[in-house]
Amino acid sequence: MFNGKNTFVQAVISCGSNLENPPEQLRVGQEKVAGLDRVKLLKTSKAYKTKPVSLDGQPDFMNSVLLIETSLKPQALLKKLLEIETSQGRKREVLHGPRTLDLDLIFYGNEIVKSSNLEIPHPRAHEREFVLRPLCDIAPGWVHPVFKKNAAYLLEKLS
Ligand code: PH2
Ligand code: MG
Ligand code: MG
Repeated sequence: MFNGKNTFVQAVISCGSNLENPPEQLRVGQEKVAGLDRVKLLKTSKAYKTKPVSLDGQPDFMNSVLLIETSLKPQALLKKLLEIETSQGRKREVLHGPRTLDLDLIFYGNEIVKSSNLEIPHPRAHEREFVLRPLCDIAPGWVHPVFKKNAAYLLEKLS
């Protein structure tokens, strides 16, 4: 459950929605993350309207990023995020398809995690403007633990 040391680790969560009032989905999602035990919400980015990536023919998205501090371990935090998605009516039908709320754990301190249900850093975070731009609002100096480059550098390299 919690990381046993009662130490807090900073983590980055990407929020995305393109169904059922996306701005409201992001607002409620953020509120629910902030309300979790052992989680402190530190910063919230602006919400950006973005074109769908990886799968066309679906509504535009709203995307934002949260910076939190948590004493939950990555798997425990992931479980809480999936519960929030489900509570917002998330259905898993089409890969990369439309969704009410997606809460992706992008970074967890500088830890690298590779398991069947969770990969940290998120394997596509460094190539997604809809993650990097909002991240640069709140933590431009966040260093990607694999590429050893910060968010501002990774965003600039995209364009
Ligand atoms: N999420 C995806 C696939 N494509 N495109 C945008 N613009 N925003 C997203 O959050 C998003 C996406 C899979 O999680
Ligand atoms: Mg996602
Ligand atoms: Mg997801």
